[in-house]
Amino acid sequence: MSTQNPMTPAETAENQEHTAPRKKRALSCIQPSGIPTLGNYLGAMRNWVGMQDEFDCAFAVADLHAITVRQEPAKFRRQINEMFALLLAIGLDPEKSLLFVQSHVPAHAELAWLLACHTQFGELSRMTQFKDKAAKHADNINLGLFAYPALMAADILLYQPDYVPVGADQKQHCELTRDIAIRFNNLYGNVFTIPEPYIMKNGARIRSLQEPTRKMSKSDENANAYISLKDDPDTILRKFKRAVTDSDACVRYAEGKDGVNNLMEIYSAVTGRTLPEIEREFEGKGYGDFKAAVAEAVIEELRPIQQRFDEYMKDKAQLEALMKQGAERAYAVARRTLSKAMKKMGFVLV
Ligand code: ATP
Ligand code: LTN
Repeated sequence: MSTQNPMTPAETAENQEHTAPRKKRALSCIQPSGIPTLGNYLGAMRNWVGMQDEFDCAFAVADLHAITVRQEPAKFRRQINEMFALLLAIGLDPEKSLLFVQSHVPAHAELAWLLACHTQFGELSRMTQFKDKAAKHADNINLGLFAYPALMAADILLYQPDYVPVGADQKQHCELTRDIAIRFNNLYGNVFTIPEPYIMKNGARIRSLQEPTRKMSKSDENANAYISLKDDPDTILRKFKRAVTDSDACVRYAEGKDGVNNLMEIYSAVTGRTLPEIEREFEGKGYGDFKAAVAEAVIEELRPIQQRFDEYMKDKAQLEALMKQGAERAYAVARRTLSKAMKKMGFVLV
């Protein structure tokens, strides 16, 4: 992470009007396309919790992004509520951070259109997530799926964050966001802060338990490929026991041992132990013992989150009130940026 001051001159001036220098800002979102996996949690969500004191944070449920693949309405509604409850359950605090649902703030869809008109066909065609998802949903390669990065750029740029804490798979989208923001600022004057991706080393790319060359994904058709944050202890143990490894029968981190490497990375991310420490811990032991230890560590990590999640889901009125409060706060920030962008472009504001 760079230690340079990434503020634009305009922001520095704005900042000097206040006495204390402002905290750096961070924003991230997660799609309610299913229950998050251990990959989402270790790669992104867990890091958000720790960032809340150091940064001014905003986190959103990206429901508009989720409809780039077909969603069944009743299930989709439940998933949006569950994702919001999970954000609270992992320890995001609505008193410290801005928590909201993307579709509650219409400025996201509005700015996305303006940015789409500054994003090139060639740029979007190069996005690996688009290529992956187009291959997976060959019967529904819709305009929204293609334009997805323009909406993501809008999510980010509306809140002028310095950092975007995501897993490694989102680096390409973050870089495109920077390119779009720089292009826009060059054309119309400084409107957007240029954000940087903020990728933690530990857990940045957790892989599928069944096909360890691919990332663990909550939309995987094979439920054995991922650990869901709602999986009960027996399910977690069973999935780890079935995880693909190799015939080497030795717990060590090495090229070609994708399955074992992945389990070691998960164990390391959860326990804080280094890879050499893990190799020593399991010296002379087989994969059975190792898998059971990984499962046990994950079960204990998820237990308190699952308890809090159940409590939040029981209190729908509280969930709704928190969503409403988040939407109002987010709208106030987003509206300012959208108006500024439109004004600079020459739109007539009334
Ligand atoms: P889907 O599988 O439905 O496309 P996803 O899980 O890939 O979704 P999001 O829900 O949008 O994608 O991801 C939320 C966050 O989790 C992002 O910051 C992303 O980088 C991170 N993330 C997703 N998968 C992994 C993974 N396997 N390892 C580490 N981080 C991940
Ligand atoms: N594209 C992301 C989800 C996402 C996001 C964002 C992440 C939508 N808008 C803004 C960071 C900032 C994904 O698929 N993981």
